[in-house]
Amino acid sequence: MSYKYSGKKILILGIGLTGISCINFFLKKGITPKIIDESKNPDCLYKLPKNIQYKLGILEKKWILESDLIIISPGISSFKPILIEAKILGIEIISDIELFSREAKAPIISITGTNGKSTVATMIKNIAEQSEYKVGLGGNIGFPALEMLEKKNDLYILELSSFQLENIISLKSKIAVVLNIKEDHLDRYPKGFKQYKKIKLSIYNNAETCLINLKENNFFLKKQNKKYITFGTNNSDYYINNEKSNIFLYYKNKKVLDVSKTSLYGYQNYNNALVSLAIADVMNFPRDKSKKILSTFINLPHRFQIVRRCNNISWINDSKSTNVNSTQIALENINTQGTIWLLLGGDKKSANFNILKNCLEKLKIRIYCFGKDGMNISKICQKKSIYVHDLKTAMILISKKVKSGDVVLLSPGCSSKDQFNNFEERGNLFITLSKELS
Ligand code: UMA
Repeated sequence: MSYKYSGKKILILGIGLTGISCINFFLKKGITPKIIDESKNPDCLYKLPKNIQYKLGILEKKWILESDLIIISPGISSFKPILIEAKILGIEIISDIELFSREAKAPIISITGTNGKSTVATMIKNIAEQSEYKVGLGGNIGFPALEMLEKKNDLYILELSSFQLENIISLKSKIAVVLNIKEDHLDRYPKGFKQYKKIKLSIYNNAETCLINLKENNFFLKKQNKKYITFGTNNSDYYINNEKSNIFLYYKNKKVLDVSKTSLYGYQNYNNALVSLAIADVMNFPRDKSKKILSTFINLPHRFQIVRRCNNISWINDSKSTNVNSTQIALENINTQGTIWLLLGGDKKSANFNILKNCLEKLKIRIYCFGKDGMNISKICQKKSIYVHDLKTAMILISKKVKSGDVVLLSPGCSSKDQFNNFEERGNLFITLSKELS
């Protein structure tokens, strides 16, 4: 089906990476949209081509209500009253991913989940490229989906956040997967976790093959009658089995890969490798290529990345931990007799940090809480926690106390936006300071 945009009044919301990619998409079609941003000084304003009408500071009601089509950036909530009003009036509101889905001419693999999305998306990209596919990788990973259309590809891989999934209608994925669903972004969803979960699961709508985590979302199977493949439990198609000191990835009772002999680190990454193997098999990529890539895969930057080892002290940068569940996973992955010095804090996005209480009480750990919600988070395990204003102050204090055998872990469990531009900036500060202070 080909979509016609000419003659329509098109409005884009958000002058960020997404908004700019939407502007360029329409300009190539000879259509000039308008754009709005609620900030008075949006970061990407300088990228806005000339002759585009824009408004800054507020969501201009007149522009919104006179539009035929609105493309909303993922950072902007679709639950704002003016946007609900626009929808009721019949104005079409979609995401950049919807625009992308309408144009893409190659198969799409769609990946969502609270944690692990970027790692799985990158593993698949590497396997596909080893198998001589031309691959586009975009979405939440930091590269706007529409920009992938600029090159001819044999395959698209989309990393999708719940924000991006909110306004999609025609995405027809060859394979779709929800890796896991844990509490996150509760400040965004008026109806809480249930709503977040429902939006995540919508990735399966129209998918040709659904890859399902039996441990987490088996209720889905009861409702739908589709082609599906399972992972996550010992009776799944794909599963992980510990045998003495070895850990194997299995497909239907057959060992495929001994992950304990690879450069993969931590159970979470074994699971990411398992899902990638399943996707690669559905795509018919040669097994030897999958095994080669998975065996040599090194963690992505800011994801449980050991950035320094000095005097038998390990400094681990897990700045991509932007929700409490990922902090829990990081703590489960640490095996040390020494003390863990945990850096925790930022904007917790209304999450309930009490789920960490038991784990923190059992561990030999000191917790340095910082940022907007640091004070509040420090109350969860008061005896072992202190509150400081920022990450740098915390690291200076920690550096004076760490001993051989200890681990310093930045796994903040929060969004970085209260004190940094993004999680990369937070992780880079940790890397710099860990080198200066150790
Ligand atoms: N803005 C408003 N009103 C609002 C919120 C934002 O006007 O209520 C404006 C801001 O002033 C800003 C613009 O919107 O100028 C930014 O839009 P955006 O937040 O959607 O950011 P983009 O630069 O377009 O980046 C987005 C994703 N950002 C978010 O989902 C918040 C990027 O994911 C993604 O990589 C990029 O599109 C390309 O697809 C980042 C992210 O933080 C990594 N994702 C969240 C996460 O991983 O937890 C979901």
